[in-house]
Amino acid sequence: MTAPEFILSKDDDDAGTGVDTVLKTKPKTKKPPMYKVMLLNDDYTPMEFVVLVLERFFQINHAQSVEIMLTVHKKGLAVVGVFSFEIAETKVAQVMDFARRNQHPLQCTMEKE
Ligand code: TYC
Repeated sequence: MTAPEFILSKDDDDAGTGVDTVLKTKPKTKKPPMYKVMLLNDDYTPMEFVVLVLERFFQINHAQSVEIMLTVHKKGLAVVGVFSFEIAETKVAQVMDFARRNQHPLQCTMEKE
């Protein structure tokens, strides 16, 4: 969390005691939420297809793509990137469309961080 800002208020309500009030204020800006994009394991999608997806849609190099694919294969899922809502939504749609067009059951989902 962002450190709170403090305002030392030389207010008028100290009734002559000289005691000022420290007010906590909310930060004025919020960071936009980020979204994890995940690949899910299944029993049918070829390993090479998953590697291609990681290279093509996530710009991940071949060695790392193989590593991530194997993580999904062994653990059931893995986060493949963290993006703004719009970018995450586009990645999920691109992967799902590419899998469907190639008749693979590969699933790609997103989740708020
Ligand atoms: N489990 C698949 C196989 O054995 C490979 C695979 C890996 C599928 C990752 C999906 O997201 C996935 N062919």
